Amino acid sequence: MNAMLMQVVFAFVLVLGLLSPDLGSSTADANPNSFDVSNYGAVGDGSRDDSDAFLKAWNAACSKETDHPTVIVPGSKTFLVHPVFFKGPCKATSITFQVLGRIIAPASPQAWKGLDPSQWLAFKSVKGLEITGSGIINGQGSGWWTRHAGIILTCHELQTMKLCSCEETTLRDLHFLDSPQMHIAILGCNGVHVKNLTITAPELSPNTDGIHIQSSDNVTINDTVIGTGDDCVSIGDLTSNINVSYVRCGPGHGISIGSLGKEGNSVQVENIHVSKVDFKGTTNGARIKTWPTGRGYVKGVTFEHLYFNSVQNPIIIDQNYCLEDDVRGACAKTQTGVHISDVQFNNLFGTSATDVAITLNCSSSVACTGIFFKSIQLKSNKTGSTVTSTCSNAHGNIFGVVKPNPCIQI
Ligand SMILES: *[C@@H]1O[C@H](CO)[C@@H](O)[C@H](O)[C@H]1NC(C)=O
Ligand SMILES: *[C@@H]1O[C@H](CO)[C@@H](O)[C@H](O)[C@H]1NC(C)=O
Ligand SMILES: *[C@@H]1O[C@H](CO)[C@@H](O)[C@H](O)[C@H]1NC(C)=O
Ligand SMILES: *[C@@H]1O[C@H](CO)[C@@H](O)[C@H](O)[C@H]1NC(C)=O
Ligand SMILES: *[C@@H]1O[C@H](CO)[C@@H](O)[C@H](O)[C@H]1NC(C)=O
Ligand SMILES: CC(=O)N[C@H]1CO[C@H](CO)[C@@H](O)[C@@H]1O
Repeated sequence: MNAMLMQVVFAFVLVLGLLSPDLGSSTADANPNSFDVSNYGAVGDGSRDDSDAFLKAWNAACSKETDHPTVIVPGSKTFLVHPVFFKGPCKATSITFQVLGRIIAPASPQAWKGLDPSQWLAFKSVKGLEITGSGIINGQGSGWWTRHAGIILTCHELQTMKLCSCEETTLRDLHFLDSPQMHIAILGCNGVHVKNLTITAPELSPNTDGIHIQSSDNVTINDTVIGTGDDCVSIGDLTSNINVSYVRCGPGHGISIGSLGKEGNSVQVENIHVSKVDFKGTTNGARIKTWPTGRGYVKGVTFEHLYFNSVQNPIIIDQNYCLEDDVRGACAKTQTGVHISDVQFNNLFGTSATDVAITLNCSSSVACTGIFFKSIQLKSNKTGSTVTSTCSNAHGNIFGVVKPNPCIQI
């Protein structure tokens, strides 16, 4: 080849190279730090399985050493993704997973046959992960909501997005829809910041908790709307320094610490702060529930600036929580109990849908101590009805106007 021809060929290759991203071909991304799943074979027609492409894009981004690789799920397309496991650690100090389009799960539970039935989109051991975008993550869960769906999950709960062993993770802006079971699980993480999410599923979809936190430290949930068939937020064992604020909750089962201690384990839950939550039509508002078989503690809990609109149990501490075959049962008497102490209820207003607005059902073996009430005004949501409180083995104090007057032992 002479020099002239070489130049022409070179220029042609250069032009092709510049044009190819716009032509949507499968050559490398224009930006070396962005990893668009379309460039790894994802079709996005809503019916072909794009899981492999997602994994390839993730693996490429995760092994990139540059400062900030980003996996991109492009807009205006629907990607069918089977259960996938995005594993870390990654080489870069931070990595972004940006969802602009829709990701949908297989509609049939059968797709999990032979796979880990606890997860759909799982991230593990990733540091500095940001999952963001204006997209939608649709679990297409209705096939799971009948009692004996396809495969029976006994000890696992399927989680749409599972974050495990993560460090400094941000999850924001996305819309989670119709999870088969739990929408988001934060497990064994340190430093997770949830912001501006919308999480929705029908009121009658079973076990579709919004966000579940377990074995984690330093978690914040802010500016988020959650309406599902189970807890808006549930806080499990081995958790500390959890802040939940500016959340709209309903329909659903409220914000729950627990249930805890079922296996007779020594519970450790500490420093939980729930504020600025609006509950609408939920079965519970601020709730702590523990099994009599448990040991250990729940301490340093604040529920403040909450507003209730027709909530069935606005305030409830239940240390006698037992379930048999999913039905609330009477508990066998035990010498054990999870010690619940230093719990503050401040500035709570609104309406109760039942006559008992405050329930403090504490253990006769391990009483609740340091339960404080300040500025509470709860009314019935039925005109002409009044509300009351019921208490057993609950010790603490009352400051300012508290209605109904909790029957607490001072
Ligand atoms: C919240 O998320 C929506 C939808 O993704 C987005 O349009 C909006 O800008 C976000 N708001 C903030 C304050 O980031
Ligand atoms: C949680 O955050 C606090 C304050 O920023 C920090 O001191 C602590 O080490 C963090 N927890 C863990 C497990 O790193
Ligand atoms: C939670 O809020 C408290 C009080 O506003 C603050 O001191 C603490 O650092 C926050 N914790 C986290 C994990 O953000
Ligand atoms: C406390 O819970 C037990 C067990 O479910 C129940 O039998 C009892 O009626 C409850 N007491 C109050 C005061 O709600
Ligand atoms: C009271 O709350 C219940 C349960 O949420 C609801 O069905 C009922 O319509 C409410 N009543 C009023 C008057 O809002
Ligand atoms: C701690 C925190 O991030 N708080 C923010 C939560 O969201 C509200 C409303 O969007 C902000 O005003 C808070 O500053």
